[in-house]
Amino acid sequence: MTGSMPNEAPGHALVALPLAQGLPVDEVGATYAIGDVQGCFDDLLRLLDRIDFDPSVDRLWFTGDLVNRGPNSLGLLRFVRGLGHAAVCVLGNHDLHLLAAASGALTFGKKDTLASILEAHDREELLFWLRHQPLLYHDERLGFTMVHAGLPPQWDLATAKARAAELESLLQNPAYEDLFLHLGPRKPWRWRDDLAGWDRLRYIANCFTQLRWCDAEGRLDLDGERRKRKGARRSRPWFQVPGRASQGVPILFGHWARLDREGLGRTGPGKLLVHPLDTGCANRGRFTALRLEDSRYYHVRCRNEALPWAEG
Ligand SMILES: [Mn+2]
Repeated sequence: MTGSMPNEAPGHALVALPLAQGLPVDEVGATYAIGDVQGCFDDLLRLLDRIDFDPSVDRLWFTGDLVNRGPNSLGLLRFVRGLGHAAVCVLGNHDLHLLAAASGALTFGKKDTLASILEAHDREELLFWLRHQPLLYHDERLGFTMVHAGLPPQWDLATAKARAAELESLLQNPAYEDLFLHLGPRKPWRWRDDLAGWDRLRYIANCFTQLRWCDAEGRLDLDGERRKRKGARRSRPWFQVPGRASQGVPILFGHWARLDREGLGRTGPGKLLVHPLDTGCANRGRFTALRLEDSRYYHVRCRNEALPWAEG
């Protein structure tokens, strides 16, 4: 069944709807932000059919994690790359995982469904394209910013752009593979302006591609455990931290397919202007597109054969 429910937030009644942009969508095409696809290429094609996507005039924004868990990451990568300027994608943790595996820094686990990419005749072109995608994308005309995971509370938009550019410049450098020896869910947990070297880049990568929870002082809580431990600092979803410097910036993000169940709690975010788009495509959930010009949501029910443990 294809369930289409326009003008409905993806199950997060507490999240403010985006600003009504009121921009035209017919003559100049439209821009659709799409949540984590994770190799579910067939579901993406059905969603594109649902929105009547026209690559000659419309644009697609992807929240990252194009690959892994789903059944056809290779076909999906070829398709999105082939869209050229009609597609924008930010990098997610699974995308970095693929690049790390390709560099030899790690081996695949049993949940990974990425081997076909590394065996493909066009693997070098695909991986080159992937590592030239940004960690943050901002569009002045539409007024939206997109990241895969989140932003720590001490970064405003200008700071976040600068931090993303630091990591992007390394990923696009011929010596980029060294990076993958230094990434992972490890210290430093807290941002300082004088962080340097791999520690600085690891913190930046963890924010853009892994962050869900952090505390009021900006300590990353990548496993979301501190909120459960007695006496520990209370972590919150990154977008609910009081005083967050990026407040007021409309932010699109993915990475948190279980946000409905565990992210929002009882603290209503009010007009936070954050728009979670990972509605669990790789977890037999729904697949969501948000048309940015007029804030209209589109959904299809996922049918993919993704593995049952897929998440985030
Ligand atoms: Mn993710």
